Amino acid sequence: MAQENAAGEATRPAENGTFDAVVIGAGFAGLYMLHRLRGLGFTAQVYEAGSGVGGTWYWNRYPGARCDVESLQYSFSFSEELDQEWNWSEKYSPQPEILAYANHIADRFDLRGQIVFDTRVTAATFNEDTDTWLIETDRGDRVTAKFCIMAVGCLSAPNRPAFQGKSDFRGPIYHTGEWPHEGVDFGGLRVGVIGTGSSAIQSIPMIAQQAVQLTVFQRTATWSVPAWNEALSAEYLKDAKAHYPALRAKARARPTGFYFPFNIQPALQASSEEREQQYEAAWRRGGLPFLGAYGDLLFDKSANDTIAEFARQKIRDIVKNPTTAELLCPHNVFGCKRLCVDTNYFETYNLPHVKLVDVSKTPIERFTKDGIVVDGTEYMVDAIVSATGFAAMTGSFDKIKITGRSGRTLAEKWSGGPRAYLGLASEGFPNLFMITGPGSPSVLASMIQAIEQHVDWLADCLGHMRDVAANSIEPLRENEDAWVAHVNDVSMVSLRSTCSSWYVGANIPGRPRVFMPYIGGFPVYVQKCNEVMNSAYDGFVLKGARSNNAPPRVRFTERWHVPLDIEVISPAAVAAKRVPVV
Ligand code: N01
Repeated sequence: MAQENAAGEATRPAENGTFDAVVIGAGFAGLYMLHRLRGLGFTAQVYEAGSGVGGTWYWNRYPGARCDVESLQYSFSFSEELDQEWNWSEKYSPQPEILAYANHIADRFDLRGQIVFDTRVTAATFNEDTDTWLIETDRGDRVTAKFCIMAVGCLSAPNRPAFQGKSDFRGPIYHTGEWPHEGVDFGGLRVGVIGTGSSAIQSIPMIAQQAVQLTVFQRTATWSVPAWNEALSAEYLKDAKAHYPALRAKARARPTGFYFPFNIQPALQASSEEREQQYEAAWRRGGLPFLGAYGDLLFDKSANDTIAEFARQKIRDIVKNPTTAELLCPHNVFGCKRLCVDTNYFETYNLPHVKLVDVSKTPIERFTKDGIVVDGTEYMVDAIVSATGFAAMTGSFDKIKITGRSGRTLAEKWSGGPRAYLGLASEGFPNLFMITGPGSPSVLASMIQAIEQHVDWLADCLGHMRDVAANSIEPLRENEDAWVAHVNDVSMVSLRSTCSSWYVGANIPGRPRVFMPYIGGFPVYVQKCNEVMNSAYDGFVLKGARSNNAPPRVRFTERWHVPLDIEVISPAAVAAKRVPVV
């Protein structure tokens, strides 16, 4: 029967199909998962809340949005033909180009036919009698699948702080993570931007070009390094493509899953002059690789203090008004929160119509019909941009009522923080998988590499289950507990565990403080996944299998047998688990 949406428009009929797998989300993870499932002959359906593919890059259309991992590495590596045929135009791709790439993937691999758009999954419920999942959507679909695969993204659930008086404000309020597709013209307007994370530092210089007045409300000053973005010439691309497989291999062997020059020397072993030169050279390279200037910057606070002071001096050099410059200087650990990569962020504060308001000690009091009140002063604005981030890592799971064995929900199980074995699956939720879930490298590696490795591992796992006629797979509690403890232990070695970032859920009041991504390094993690697979899924229980001890036939995981690049990490650091990550 045809359904109606809220506007009373006729929509597609609800479905009651049965599939081998349902995938939730059509970002890069969902697209690649679908490609692998199809290749193995599984029936699959993808549900996507948006009207198109691309996930993060579909929703985050704010001005200036671009990736902070270089284009040549922020892309799929599974197809050499794809690598050769796609041409990136800039060192750091802008959002429209990454979205075009996602659309190219969907078309080139003929994926659209199995993606249902404009449909949000609302519930997934495990049936213990049939070992299947019932998946329900906001369009009335009720479909059944043996496997439910969460490709919901790590930074996809916008954080909208409950500012008082929000509904009083007369103008529009935009969130960077759900930007209007038609774009926004800020010409002639007074604009207020709340937040100074990655989304803000990218959009502020662009908004400043249009707005007649821009007021930035800063709660925590941000560390940011210039991108030095540039167009990629035809010669550069030709040369890079001639060596693409080697670049991919080097990238996989890095803790971050992407390649950049890295100096393993400890910062304090260098003289202050040497350090200055080294930081200057790294600043000239720019971007996230700035953190590769020395090997111990994220482990040793004294070493970190040296790079922090260098970066503060850069801010003071750029920003002409000394009071504004001091306000823009962070005093927390350098790179503790996700390092930002900008184009003209600090320079923007030299413009006469751009104002910085400190809300660190006196938070935003309320919105009024005409503006934002801080410490008794009303700042008049016509439009507000909320660059306030996301309920990271688990926010997208929270939006779906996921009910596993014995009627227990994932939200109940994760109320004290997420618990998942390898960030892939959670005890009590058989046949439910996560791509780049909490406890996997995910956001601390290049996302697309992390996605590919997970999908390949999952594809091999599902292929194996079919080979041995297993009904279900589920992690054992003790293995999951041990992994969660290991993720936590490793995080303690890094200075990253010390600040109130979204990595630990601390950007949103009331969330449990748990370091969510795996910080032990991408190759170390890959090795663990491979060991689990090669030992016939150690730590998982396979139910109903004809033979559950046989090592699986490796179809796709082979290419992830990567050694840790010891060139960038001293054996002593590995032994001490001091594996640096960006
Ligand atoms: O979000 P954020 P984001 N009152 O959480 C502030 C990826 N990404 O969307 O730090 C006032 O980093 C908050 O203040 P504080 C990337 O991984 C990548 O910018 O909590 N302010 C902070 O300044 C990134 O890390 C790219 O004190 C409030 C800001 O809002 C992640 O996404 C581009 C507030 C939120 O910063 C998230 O980035 C964009 C309040 N009540 C994003 N609540 C690239 O690839 C929050 N804030 C380049």
